Amino acid sequence: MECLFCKMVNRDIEPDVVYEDEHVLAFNDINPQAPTHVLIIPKKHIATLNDITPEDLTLVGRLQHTAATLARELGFAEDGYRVVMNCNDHGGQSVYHIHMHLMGGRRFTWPAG
Ligand code: D5M
Repeated sequence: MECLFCKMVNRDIEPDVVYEDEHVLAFNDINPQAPTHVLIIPKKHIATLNDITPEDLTLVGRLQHTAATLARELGFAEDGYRVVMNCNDHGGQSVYHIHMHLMGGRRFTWPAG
């Protein structure tokens, strides 16, 4: 069974797209935890952060660069924002295709729960 986020990449399920290029897709989270909550994913299927290889380093950099670019475009780069990648059960990962949560539009607390 293909993964949920691969289905979005392939448009078997239509994501609410915020940004897309050859390598990266960004779409609004279905269960937002902030006024803006975007998920940024590689189009390549990588299950968890543990599965990133040296060949993926440029791709992971693209996710981070996309987050910063979107934060500027969405207007909360100066105020600040939160970027999160959850890994496996204890990290709270529920979809096993790596994704960066980009959340902005409110103040976040630390430590995370
Ligand atoms: O985050 C997985 C995230 O994926 C979670 O914030 C909900 C989001 N999600 C789940 N299904 C959808 C659909 N269909 N559209 C948009 N967003 C979705 P994790 O870090 O794995 O817990």
